[in-house]
Amino acid sequence: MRRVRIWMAAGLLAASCACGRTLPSDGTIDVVPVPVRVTPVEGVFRLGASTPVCIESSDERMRWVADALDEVLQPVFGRGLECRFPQAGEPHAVNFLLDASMAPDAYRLTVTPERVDIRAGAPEGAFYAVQTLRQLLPVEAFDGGVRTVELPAVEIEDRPAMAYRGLMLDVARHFFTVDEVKRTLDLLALHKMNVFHWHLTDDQGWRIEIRRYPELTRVGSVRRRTLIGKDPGGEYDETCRYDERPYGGFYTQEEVREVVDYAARRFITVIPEIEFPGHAVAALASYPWLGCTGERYEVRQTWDIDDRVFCVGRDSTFDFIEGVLDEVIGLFPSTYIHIGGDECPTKMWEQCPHCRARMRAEGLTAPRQLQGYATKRVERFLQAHGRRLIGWDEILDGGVSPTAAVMSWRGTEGGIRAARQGNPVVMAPTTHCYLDYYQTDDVANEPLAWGGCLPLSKVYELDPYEGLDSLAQRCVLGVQANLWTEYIPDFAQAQYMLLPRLAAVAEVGWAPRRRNYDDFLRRMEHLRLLYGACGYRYAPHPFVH
Ligand code: TNX
Repeated sequence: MRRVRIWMAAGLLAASCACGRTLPSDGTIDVVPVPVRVTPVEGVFRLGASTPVCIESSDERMRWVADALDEVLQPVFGRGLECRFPQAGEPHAVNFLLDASMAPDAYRLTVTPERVDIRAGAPEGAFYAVQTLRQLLPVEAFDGGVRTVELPAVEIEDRPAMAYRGLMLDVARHFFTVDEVKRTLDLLALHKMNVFHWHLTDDQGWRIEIRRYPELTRVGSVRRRTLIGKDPGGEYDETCRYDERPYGGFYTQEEVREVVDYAARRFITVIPEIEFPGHAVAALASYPWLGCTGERYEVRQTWDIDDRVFCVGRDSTFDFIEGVLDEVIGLFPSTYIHIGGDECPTKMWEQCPHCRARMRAEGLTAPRQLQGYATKRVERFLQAHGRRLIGWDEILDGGVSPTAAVMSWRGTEGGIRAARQGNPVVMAPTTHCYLDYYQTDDVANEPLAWGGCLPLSKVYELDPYEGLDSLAQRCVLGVQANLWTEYIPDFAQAQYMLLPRLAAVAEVGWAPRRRNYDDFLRRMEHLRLLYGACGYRYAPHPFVH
């Protein structure tokens, strides 16, 4: 095997460095999520604009790690790293080395006055080391104009405890541009999170181009108007006000590929969600034959649960969803494909002759069992294409196969039930992970939110293993924060809702058994300064004493 040596010199040429500052380290080592072991050592390493970076590896993805370091140091030194290859090493350098005896996502970062060594099991571990390095820099470094910056000498051993550390972003209720999605992925990278669950379809908008079904985006991506203020929950009357402005947006397949690629370079898997069989109004508005009555609906303009769902009596509905998923599979390399499955009323099915015939033919005794039938049929399709199904915990109600993964949102009960029967589980309960809920009880002084009160401290309390014995605990893949966007109209507010609570979810996933809230809050003081330095908006509440 050919060993590739990638050599880079960091930053500016010596001449232009002369005007820069030297930033001292304040000696603090505050990393979020909390590393496994931190051993401070006497001294500092002076990282300069011309410090060489040596990556010795045959793995092409180390190029992505180099790019990540480049991105971190760009604002500090005013330009990225210069690549020189191949070239021999120097002592005063940042050295990357892959070590197959380590877990792929593990790293050891050793900073001494002489050198910085990063040893990792695979490129993702090295990427996490870069994110840690970013948090070791004094935050003023990101103001720029720096010639050298001191890193505190330290040895950090680290690896995540849970394999799945995710965020779901709902782009159906409100749309976020490709650039905003990329900024969200940057946030995940900063928190060493590795799954982006992209909620692409819902009653209020279909957001992904499907070539076989062009009406989904031509019709389904635009709603005529949007309810203003809080949804009264089905009681729509003349007191409800609407903005009377069309609202829409969707991602072309080319843009989807761009996002998937951007995520991959940050070691983030993108899991797409196509809602089935509920939350379907935008699809039914595009193709009325997908519903039980064949009526033409408008894309939904309010936020409550809707009775109008896919007809699961007709085979044409399954041809449709398989056609959609066929294109989705081609765009997303993720093992799991999310098919939604939440909040699907059976009212339409009960009155539909096709659905009733399906019940008879399948020997089903209750309309609810139709959802189990539909889920299993879609799962067979995914399996035939080498993928696995993941769905909201309602998929349990109809009985699921042992390979389907369950995303537990109505508390952790669904997750516990699923894990006990051996299904893979992601914990994302409303009680701890719903970042669309208020973050203080001072609701009058907050922008309108879904409801509830979920302060940072409560998010941090989530125990993803609660109620499970050691065997069942192994079924818990990890945790996920959910950002539903009914009341989150733009990216500034999305950041405000995410930060700093996303950090708590990240730490739960990284270190579920090694947590201390006071210590976390202390470390967050540094991370919140970093949020500011990176231009992110965050909620100040937890930091006001
Ligand atoms: C429930 S969580 C939903 C969403 C809403 C959310 C608001 C889930 C699977 N379904 O459709 O946006 O509550 O918090």
